[in-house]
Amino acid sequence: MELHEMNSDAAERESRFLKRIAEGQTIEPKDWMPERYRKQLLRMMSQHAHSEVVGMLPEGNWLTRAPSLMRKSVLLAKIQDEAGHGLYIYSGAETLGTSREEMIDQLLTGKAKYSSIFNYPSLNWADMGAIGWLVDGAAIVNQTMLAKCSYGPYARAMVRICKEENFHNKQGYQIMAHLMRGTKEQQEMAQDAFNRWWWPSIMMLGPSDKNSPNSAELMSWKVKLQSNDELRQRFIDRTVPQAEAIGLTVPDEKLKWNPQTRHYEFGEINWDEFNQVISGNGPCNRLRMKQRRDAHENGRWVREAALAHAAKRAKSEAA
Ligand code: BYC
Repeated sequence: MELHEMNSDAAERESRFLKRIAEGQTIEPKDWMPERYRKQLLRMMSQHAHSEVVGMLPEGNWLTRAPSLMRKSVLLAKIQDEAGHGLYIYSGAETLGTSREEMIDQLLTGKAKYSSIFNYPSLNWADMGAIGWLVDGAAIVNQTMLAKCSYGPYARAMVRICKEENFHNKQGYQIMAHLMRGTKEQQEMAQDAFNRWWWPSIMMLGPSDKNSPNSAELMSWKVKLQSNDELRQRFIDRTVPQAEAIGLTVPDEKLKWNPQTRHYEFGEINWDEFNQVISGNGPCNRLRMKQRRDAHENGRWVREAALAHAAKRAKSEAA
């Protein structure tokens, strides 16, 4: 084939791909896609899967100290859901041509990122409320958008995940509301957790649009349908009234409702802190990576046993 024919083939494939996206169709694993689209999705989806798995750690910290059997079983169910989310998203990401083992290796060797939010400590029981309400709340805002993204396997995984995150969000808010109806000490504990998790949850939605190098490309492919700042505003607008309804004070002196724009205005975000956290220097980055590596090592015998069992079964079925 002549070079000009190859070039025109490539251009035609690319324009078919872009047309499908423009028409709102999904791109499926066996469809042609530009290499850069594949790479960007793999980066996002693997980071997302890692976040679900690392995200089990701050809550796992309180499983043995939950205040009642009911609270403990709800928290346990939530943490198990997060493991499930990790598995769906790893499976979705594998359709882009990288194995789960490779992705996990990238996490454990520090090459892949996971969400900044999980590098903060969970210091008291109210943190379980704050995480469910705020962290899952921010995640829902982001993931409701991703449920309409152009890559089919990611979009479909998000539909189910969002349903489960809604339950997580409500159980977190319910813990906070319950504490706010309790003693003065319980109210202070809830306010303290809120103060510590508010700003990191706002940062979790990513850098401001002017410092978001990946956004333009992801938006042109409808992987992202809204920008980081648009989602952040949406999260703040829906969360502030929830805080006020149960008597919590938002830790932001500049927070103000603007009746013209019908949005809350808010104070300066500490982007230095965010940049420190995403470059490995947050309060718990080293601890989280150690916990993850230890968990991976401690689970090695389970993986080996499962593989040996599968091999034995395959052999007996073949006989
Ligand atoms: N943390 O150009 P930008 C959950 C990085 S878990 C760390 O805006 P993009 C839950 C970004 O990766 C749900 N890094 O990037 C689980 C990029 O660096 P690289 C987690 C961040 O991709 C358990 C650089 O900054 N959700 O709900 O356009 C218990 C520039 O950023 C962060 C997801 O993972 C961050 N927060 O947008 C409870 C959602 N933000 O990779 C709850 C999926 C940015 O070029 N991901 N960076 O080296 C996304 O939607 C997007 O990737 C982001 C960033 C909005 C996060």
